[in-house]
Amino acid sequence: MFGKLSDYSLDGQTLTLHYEKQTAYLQVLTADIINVFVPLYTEEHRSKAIEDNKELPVSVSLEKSASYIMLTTPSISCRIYDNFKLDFYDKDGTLLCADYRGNRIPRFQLQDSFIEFIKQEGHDVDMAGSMDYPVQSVKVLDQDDCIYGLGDKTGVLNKRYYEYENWNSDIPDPHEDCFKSLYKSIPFFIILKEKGLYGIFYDNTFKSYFNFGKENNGYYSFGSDNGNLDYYFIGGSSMPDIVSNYTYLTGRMPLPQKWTLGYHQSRWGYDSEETFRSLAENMAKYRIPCDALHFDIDYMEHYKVFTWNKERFDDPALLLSDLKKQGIKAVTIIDPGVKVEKDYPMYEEGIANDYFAKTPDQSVYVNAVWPGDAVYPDFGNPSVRDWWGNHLSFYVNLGVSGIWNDMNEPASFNGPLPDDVIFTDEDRPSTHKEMHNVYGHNMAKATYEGWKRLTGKRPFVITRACYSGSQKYTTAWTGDNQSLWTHLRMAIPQQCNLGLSGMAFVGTDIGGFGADTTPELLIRWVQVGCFSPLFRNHCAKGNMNQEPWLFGDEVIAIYRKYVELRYSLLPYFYDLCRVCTQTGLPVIRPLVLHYEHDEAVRNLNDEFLVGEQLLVAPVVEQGAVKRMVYLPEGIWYDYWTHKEYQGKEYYLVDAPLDTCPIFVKAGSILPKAPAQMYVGELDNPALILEIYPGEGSYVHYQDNGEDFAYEDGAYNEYCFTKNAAGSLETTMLHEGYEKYPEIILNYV
Ligand code: MIG
Repeated sequence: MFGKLSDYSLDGQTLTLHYEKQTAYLQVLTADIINVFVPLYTEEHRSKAIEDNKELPVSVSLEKSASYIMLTTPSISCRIYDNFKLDFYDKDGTLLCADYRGNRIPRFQLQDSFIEFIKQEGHDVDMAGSMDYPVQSVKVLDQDDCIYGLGDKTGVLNKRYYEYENWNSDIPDPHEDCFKSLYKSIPFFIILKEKGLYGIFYDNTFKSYFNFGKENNGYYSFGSDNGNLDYYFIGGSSMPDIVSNYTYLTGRMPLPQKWTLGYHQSRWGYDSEETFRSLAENMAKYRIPCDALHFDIDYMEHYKVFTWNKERFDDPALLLSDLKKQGIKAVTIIDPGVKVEKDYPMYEEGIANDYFAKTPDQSVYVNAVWPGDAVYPDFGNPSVRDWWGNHLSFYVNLGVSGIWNDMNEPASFNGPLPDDVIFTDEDRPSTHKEMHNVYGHNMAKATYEGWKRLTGKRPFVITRACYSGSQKYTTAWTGDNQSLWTHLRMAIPQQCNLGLSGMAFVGTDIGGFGADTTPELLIRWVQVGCFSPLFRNHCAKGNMNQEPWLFGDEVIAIYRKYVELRYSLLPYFYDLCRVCTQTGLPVIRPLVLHYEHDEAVRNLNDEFLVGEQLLVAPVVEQGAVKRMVYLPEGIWYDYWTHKEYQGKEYYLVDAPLDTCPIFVKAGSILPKAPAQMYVGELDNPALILEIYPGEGSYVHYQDNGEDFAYEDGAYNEYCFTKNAAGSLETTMLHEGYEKYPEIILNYV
C-alpha cells in the first residue's frame, strides 16, 4: 500500500518517512513511547486524550541497514521497512511487536447464501471474516500473548481471542459477554507476552474495531472507518510501567474530595423532598454510614436540565442544607439533552448563540430524550463548554456537591444519531461520526472545568460515556447492569480493565440497576462494591427498591459491616488515589498487574487487588459458602482471622454469607480511621496503623480532602518503616498540614 521507502529525515525526535505513495511519521516522545502517525485524514493529531506536548528530550539515533532503517531510543528500537512495516524491539533486542506480513486468513468463512438462510431464524450472524478497514494495523500474535485493557468491555479479563468495537452505546438490555461495545471508548490495550510486554494506544475517535486473534490466532488488528492511523507504541519493563506510561500520555485522575470515597445511596425514582428526608433518617436509624444521596432525573421540572421541581421539592436549598447537617451531600444528574421549549433559558440561550448540533442543512438538530424533543449541546466547541460550565452555578448555589452525567454517548430515544449531524471539533466543523466517541469526554471536561471555576473545590463528576483521557475530568460508573449473578461476576474484570485503561475511579451499581435484587445478591455485591472507588447502590425505577433496610435484620447487619469496613479503610483508599495521581496505577487491580510472571493469574476473573496490600476473593456464586482462592507469591494473612497462608497456592476458604475473604500481604501497614457516620464527622481523628508481620514500609498522605491547597504544599506525607526488630519508624517526607493528634499502632 505504501510502496518503497524512498527518502527519510530525522528532525529532532521526529522521523519523516517518504514512501512512494504515502508520507508517515515516527515521533519519539519518551524513551518508552513512540508515536506512529500516518496523516490519512488531518495533517495534525488533534488528540482529545493527550492535551499537552508530551515530548521529553531523549537521545534518538538512526541506523541504516540493507533492508530497513532503525530508530533507537534508550529503551526501544523500531525497524522500519518498505510498505511501512514496523517491528519494535526492546533494548536487549527481543522482538516485542511485529507487523504482520502474510495474507489475512480468517479462521472460518460462511457462504453468503448460508448466511441469508440462518438469518431467517433470527440469528445474528457474526462473521469472523477479514476485518479490512481503510485505516488499520495488523500485528503478529504469539501463542502465549494475553491482552488486557480496552476500558469497560464485557466478558473476561484477558481479551485474547475476542473482538470489540469502540462506539459509545447506551444498551439497556442485559450486558452480555459477547457485546462488542458499551458506553466507553478507550482504545488502549496491553499485550503481555511470555517474554516482554507492550501497550498500544490507538488514538482515533471514529468507530473502531479490535480483533484480538478471533479472525486468526496468528495476528491481531485494530482499525477504523476513517481518521488517521495514529497510534502509540508504549514500552516498559512491567505492567505497572506500561500503565504509568499510558497515563503519562493521557493524564491521571486528579485527587478527589475525600467524602466522594464514602458511601452513596441512589435510585431512579427518588422524587420528592420527603423521600430524601426519610432516606437520611433511615441511614441514621440503621447506622449505615453515608456521604451522598443521588438525585436522578426525577428532581427536575419536566426533565429540563438546570431546573428543580417546585411541587415535589418545597425548598431544595433548605433540603440540601439539612442533609448536609447530617453529613450527606447531594449529587445531581445532568443529561446533555436540552428540552425544546420557548422561554426556557438553556434552550433560548443555546439557540441564540448557536450552541447546539446542526443538521447538514444548518438547522438545529432535534431528537427525543427524557424531556421530549431535545437538542444537543455541541461540547466540542470551547464556548459551549464554558457556557455549560458557568450554568452549573445553578447547582452550586443550591448546595449541590457533585454532578452525574448520563446519556452522553450521546443517547437518544430513536437509536444512534445520524453520522452526518454537525458537531464542532474545537476550531473546525466536524461530524457526529468523528465526535460521537468524545461527546461524553467533552461534556465531562465542561463540567469539571466549570465546577472548579465556580467552587475552587476538587470537582466530583461521574460519567457514563467517555474516551481515553477522561480520567483527568471525571469518575465513571459502568452503566445499566442488572441484578444478575453474571453481572456481579462481570463487575470484577470490567473494573480491573477500566483501571488498566487509566479510569481508576469507577464503580458498578451495587445490587444491580435493572431487574430485582435478592438479599443474598445484594450482600455479595456490597462485599465487592465496598472496594470500588465509586461506592454506590443504585437501581432503576420500576424495580424493587434496594436500600439495605428493606431486607431484614441479617442483611442490614452484614451490609453495615461492609460499609463500615470501607469507612475504616478510607485512609487507605485516599492514599491509593494519591498514588494514582502520581503513577496512574488504579485502586482496583487485577492480580496480573503485580504478578505478571505468574501464569495462574493471567486469566483470573474473580479475585482482585486493592492497591498492593489487599487481595479480595469475593463470593460471586449464588449459594456458595466456601470458595477457592489463589494467592500469589509471598505470605498472606486472612484479614478477619489473621491466619497465615503461603502464596503460590490454591486454598479452599470459608465464606459464609457475612464473610468476604480478604487477604493482607505480609509486611503491610494498613492505614485506618476510627468509625464515622460520614467523612469528616470527627474533626482530625487519630490514624490507626494495622501492622502485619514481615518487613515493609508505607507512605501515607494527609490533607484537607477538599480543595487545591495541597498544590501549594498544604499536606503531610509520612513514611512508616518497620525495622528488623519490628518496631515502627516514622519519617516525615513532607510537612504542611495539621498532623494527627495520635497514631495508634495495632500489631497483628
Ligand atoms: O434511560 O436517569 O444509566 O443510571 O438511573 C434511563 C435514569 C436513563 C440511565 C442511567 C441510570 C439512570 C437512568 N438513566
